[in-house]
Amino acid sequence: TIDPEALRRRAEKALRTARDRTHTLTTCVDEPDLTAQHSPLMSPLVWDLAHIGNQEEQWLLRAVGGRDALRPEIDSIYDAFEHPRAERPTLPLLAPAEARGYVHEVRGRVLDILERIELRGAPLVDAGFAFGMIAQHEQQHDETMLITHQLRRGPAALTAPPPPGAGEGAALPQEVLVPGGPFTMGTSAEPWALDNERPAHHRLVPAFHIDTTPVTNGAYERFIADGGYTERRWWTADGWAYIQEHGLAAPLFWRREGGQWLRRRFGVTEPVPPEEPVVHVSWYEADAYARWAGRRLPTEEEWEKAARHDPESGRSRRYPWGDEDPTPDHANLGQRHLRPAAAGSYPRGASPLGVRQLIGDVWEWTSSDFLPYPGFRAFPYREYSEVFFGPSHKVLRGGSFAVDEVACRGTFRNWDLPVRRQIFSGFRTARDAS
Ligand code: AVJ
Ligand code: FE
Repeated sequence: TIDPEALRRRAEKALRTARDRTHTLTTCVDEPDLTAQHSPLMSPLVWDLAHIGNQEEQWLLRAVGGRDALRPEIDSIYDAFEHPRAERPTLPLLAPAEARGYVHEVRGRVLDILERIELRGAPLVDAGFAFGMIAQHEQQHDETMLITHQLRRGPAALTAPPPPGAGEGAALPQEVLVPGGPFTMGTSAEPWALDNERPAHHRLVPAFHIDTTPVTNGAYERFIADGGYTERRWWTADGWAYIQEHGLAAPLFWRREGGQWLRRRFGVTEPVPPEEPVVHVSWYEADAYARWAGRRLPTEEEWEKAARHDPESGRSRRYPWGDEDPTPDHANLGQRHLRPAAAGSYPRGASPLGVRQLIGDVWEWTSSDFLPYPGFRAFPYREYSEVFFGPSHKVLRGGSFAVDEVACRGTFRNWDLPVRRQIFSGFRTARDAS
């Protein structure tokens, strides 16, 4: 058990870190850019901003703090289930200045509640869960807003230093053998783990090989050059129909010019760097690449075993490197660098078996559908995970350069439709060991 004062400071810091990021993402462009819809796939940035405040109001002010509603009349405008993204620009949204005032006012009251409340007892407040949940929610929308920035046309609004190091990708073995046997998947211990990560349970996973690093742009270019997008046999029926219908022939944001691949990233066009993990590919493309390579995507349980299982102790750990929270030496997280690091970076983030970059850089598609673990209980609301369970969503693991550490761990599960590729999605491949 953690002392209550330390817990309070941790919750406050997580909320503050999220707000700093939100601030950057919503002040680096001017007002018309905040209210515009940059893609029908995304909300106007100013919707995300007030939605962040509204979720915080509903959970921390009302549910945890027992306070009266501050702005009950706007709940419906910022309910993601009532209004699909394409429709949000037509809603009577709070203007940027109003939205800023609103989130600021909510936060002030929330910090007051945090100082007064006992962080144990009911599951919603125990170990500061609701505060952690809301910090994660804000960070998830910060990633969503970064996706909107990536889709936005025009000159760069955001800049960041490149990730450290050239990467040892070429010098590392291509794949790692993960021995067969039981392992503990999911968690019942991590205090801020969300409902879909729970509970911890045993799984028997046969031996498999998994790529040491995520698949790089260079490798992906070989797939393209070898006719990857024109040969029907690499694709599932749905995937083939999808790339035909939309005329897809490369990852999103790539363009062929003068015999080379260029890509646009946050307003800057540059040659595609061959050593970087490929990003902005759909599940269909990841799956087709793996088949072309004579391999397959890892299952979700294989991914988690590679990331968490310590063969020496037999225990599942929080991260590939152990139980300590991530530092900038372990992983590329938190929008510190606005791009993935070269394959083979972050030696200190390696798993005991030597698998690299499982955490950070790019979300990794797995072959698995998003399903509940045995013993799953929706908490605290069905609309976070439960309503998405089923065969239409595929699981992504490990987090991207755009995710903050509060919303990224060995057990964390993300999910999306197999067509999605505006997200910061890449992949690695695997094969059976027999
Ligand atoms: C877990 C990333 C799929 O953005 O749709 C944000 C997170 N849920 N607000 C999403 C979420 C409610 C969710 N993902
Ligand atoms: Fe949300």
